[in-house]
Amino acid sequence: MSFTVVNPATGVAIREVARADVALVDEAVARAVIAQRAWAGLAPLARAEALRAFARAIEQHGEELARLEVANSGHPISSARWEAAHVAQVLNYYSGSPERLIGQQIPVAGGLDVTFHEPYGVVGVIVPWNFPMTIASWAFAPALAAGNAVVLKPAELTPLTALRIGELALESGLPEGLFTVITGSGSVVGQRFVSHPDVRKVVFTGSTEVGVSVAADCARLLKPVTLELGGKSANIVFADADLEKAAAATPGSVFDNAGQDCCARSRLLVQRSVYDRFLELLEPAVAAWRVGDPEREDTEMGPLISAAHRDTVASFVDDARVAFRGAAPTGDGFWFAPTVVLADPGDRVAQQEIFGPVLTVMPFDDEADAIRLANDTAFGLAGSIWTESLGRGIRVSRAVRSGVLSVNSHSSVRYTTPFGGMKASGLGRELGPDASEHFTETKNVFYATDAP
Ligand code: TXE
Repeated sequence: MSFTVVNPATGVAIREVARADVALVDEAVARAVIAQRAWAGLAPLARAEALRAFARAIEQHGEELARLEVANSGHPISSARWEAAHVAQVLNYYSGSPERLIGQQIPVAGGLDVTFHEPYGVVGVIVPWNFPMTIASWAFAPALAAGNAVVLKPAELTPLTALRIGELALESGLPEGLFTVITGSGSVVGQRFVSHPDVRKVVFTGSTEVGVSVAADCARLLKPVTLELGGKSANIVFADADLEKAAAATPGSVFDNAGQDCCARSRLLVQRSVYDRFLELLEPAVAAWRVGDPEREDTEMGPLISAAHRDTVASFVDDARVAFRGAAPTGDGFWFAPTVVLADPGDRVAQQEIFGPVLTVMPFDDEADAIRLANDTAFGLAGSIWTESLGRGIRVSRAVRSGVLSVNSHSSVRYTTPFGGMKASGLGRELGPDASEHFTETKNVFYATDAP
């Protein structure tokens, strides 16, 4: 059994990929259990060096991985190169962890008390199609660094870079069975990660709906789970902001990766006194956003991932008030032009994650109104605040219920800083200095020192 991988920029089939069954997952987990014991028993420096060798292999094959992502996901080549480099950087960053997973020594009477960060064992990682390489690395790098084995399931639509990364892991010298990429459907392979007793932790990135059901199934087995789910993040522009700079940055905040980004600032909230002026500035910036052949160096946005997803995105725009649109190629491929719509807070376009290049604009009156509107969503992943007032930047960033905020920029992801959502956007955090610890359980040991 297999499934067909399609190039979203052309609609042409590019590869058949195996569809694993439960027996195949079970074999991989059995191998992972054995590999993990040996891996956790290695000297910390040996694990660190193995991860650095893995990072070097990714670096050496960066262009190949980037080209694969262009073909499989339609990401512009400049973005795909960044993504491949990011995977190597994440591995290098967490290669420091094996030697730094430092426990505590706690003062107690009658002995010595110390804590250890013990790896879970085998970690199951379920990856979506929007950022296939990077999202995978946010889990597999710290999980391996903490002494775990990893089984990883890429999304059905975008398995190619993950498969190659799995091969590079072996070629770079990681032990057989320690890191296995298994292609297949979510309901079979992903679900088996959840139900398999030897998979001791699950990391899931995807839709809120599936994430909730994965968490519920994990709960029955008392299996810890990290969830990175959807978003409907606000980009709040106050009247005192540098409006030219904010308008120029807005297309990238929502149309990057064709809006298929959980951090996309898909709701633009603009203070009423500068609302018309801001839209005047935004329109040429949207018109100038370059949508086209992802293989071109200057392309800023490629196609959507599939025909079905394009239909879903289009269904949001059909009954919306379109303010203006950018341009997109016609013909083969799953193209969708960047679109700016005007909305009221309760509208479907203002509440649901569209996951496409659609920006919903709403006015607000004052700071309190901006905070109320920003929080008027089930989600809480990211957001931006544009203001020249330091006090307002601090007040609003503390009041918005989101996990990742930026003031006067749209930054969300740096591997050195924590990433993750509040409310329906997720549970737990990835990246940052503590991520490896999230793949361990704390063990406390008391050594009695009483003389015999
Ligand atoms: O996600 P799914 P889909 C949102 C976005 C998008 C929508 C649907 O709005 O339009 O979700 O995308 C695996 N047990 N996001 O259908 O189904 C599946 O194989 C275990 C936002 O692709 O959640 C894939 O590997 N695993 C998000 C992964 O889960 C299961 C990124 C995600 O698939 C499973 C992606 C099951 N029962 C979509 N069912 C973001 N926030 O970045 C599926 N999977």
